[in-house]
Amino acid sequence: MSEGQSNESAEPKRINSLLSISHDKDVDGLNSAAIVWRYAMSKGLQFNVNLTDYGAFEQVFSSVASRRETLIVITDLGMDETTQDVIIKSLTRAISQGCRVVWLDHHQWSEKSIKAILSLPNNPVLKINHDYCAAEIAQKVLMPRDDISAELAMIAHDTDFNLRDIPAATALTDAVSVLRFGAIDRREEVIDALHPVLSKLAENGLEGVWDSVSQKFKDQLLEKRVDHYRKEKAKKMRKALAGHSDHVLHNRLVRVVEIPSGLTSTDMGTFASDPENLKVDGENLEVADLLLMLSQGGMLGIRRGKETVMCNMAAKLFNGGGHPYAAGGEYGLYEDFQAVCDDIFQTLSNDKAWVIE
Ligand SMILES: [Mn+2]
Repeated sequence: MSEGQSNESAEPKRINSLLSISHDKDVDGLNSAAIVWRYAMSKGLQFNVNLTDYGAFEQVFSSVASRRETLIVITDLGMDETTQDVIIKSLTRAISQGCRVVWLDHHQWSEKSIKAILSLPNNPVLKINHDYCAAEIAQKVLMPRDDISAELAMIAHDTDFNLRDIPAATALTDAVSVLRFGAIDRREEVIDALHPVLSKLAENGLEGVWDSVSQKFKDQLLEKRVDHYRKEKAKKMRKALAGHSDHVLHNRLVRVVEIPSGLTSTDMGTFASDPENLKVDGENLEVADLLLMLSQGGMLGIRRGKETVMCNMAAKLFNGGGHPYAAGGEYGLYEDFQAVCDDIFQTLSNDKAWVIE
């Protein structure tokens, strides 16, 4: 973790409100915001929250510039050199109006970006730690003695590290997707769609939204939507899997599939690694050693079914990177899926660095 001191101090004004900015895409971002909300409640600070995603920073951070005497807590979002100017400009303005900045994250930051935050006036706090998810960092830094925050952090960890040990955590992941995609489809604000769930999580933790006896959401409409979403998702993934292209390279089974719209490579990767799901057209497919998942935008999600390959080394061949067990790269826009597969197989056959001997 890194922390910085400023060289300049604004005149001491009382902080009376807290603005939380977090990632709208997943449970980690949502639970981080819920923990920050609990912190605001514990300190009697008036609370506002905005959830956002990469690409929409300009809009979110321009609203920050109008804040006064506010503690601005940013979670589960990384700053890089493309977003830095917009962010620093808004935060500098806010700080000149008596605000303070606390930034808690677990993504990869450049030295330059870290420096830019730590050079802000009024004692900015920046904690970056790759060993935890953002909600865990928020809990440790802001609410170390709060049981509900600890539970929220544990749930986020289960989803962010893709452990899937906690059914409620998986259900919450699907609920975030349902609400988020629903809002995007209807051109509504994602924050408005997520706000009811977020406020209940902040108020009562998981118990606010989840019935642990029936293992269902308390909100029956949400439960119905999640159930429907899961069924549709499974249907789509089965269909995508049926269109797979397999090839044995360097003695490893390599499989390429397309990711259906509205699904993530994590969804698809988890689905395709379960032998139960691999009964395709009356045939039992083997779990692939290396699975490459092509999204409509030409991005490649890469997972492995066995510890015989390294996803990150395969990703390197497609301008990407990641971990041995999960990685991502980029193929580029395409029209002919089969031609892409042949091209991917060719690239992987020319290089053996991804194979564990
Ligand atoms: Mn995260």
